[in-house]
Amino acid sequence: MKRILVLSVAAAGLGLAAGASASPTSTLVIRHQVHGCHSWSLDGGAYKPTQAFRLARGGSLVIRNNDMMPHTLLKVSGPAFVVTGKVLMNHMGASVKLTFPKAGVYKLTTRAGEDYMAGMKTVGEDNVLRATITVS
Ligand SMILES: [Cu+2]
Repeated sequence: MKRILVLSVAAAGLGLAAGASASPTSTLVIRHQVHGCHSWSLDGGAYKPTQAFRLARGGSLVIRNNDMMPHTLLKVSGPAFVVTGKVLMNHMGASVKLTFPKAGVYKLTTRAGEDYMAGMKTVGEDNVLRATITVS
């Protein structure tokens, strides 16, 4: 009985994975941290200030700002993309969605604003968040 249960859970997991790849949306989450003030994580991966990854053409990227300060998304270079929502993410949980209809290399960064609350202590220079996204 136990074995059957495990197999059915594994099958359900595979189904989820297949569904996710059919609509390619990745998520970058910005968090607050003591060292460097903030960093971001792609789809639950390691938090680091610089991220480089691939997206399928036509795919989307959601950026969610859980930092304790606003971030404005800026394009450094790359073809045009579609922005759904506001590039100024100015409260915890604020997000913006980008959709990439064209192949190319997109470089993004953010400009951080002032802390929502006074007295936040961090160590070291504030990180600059950078992402290089190769769409093909
Ligand atoms: Cu920060």
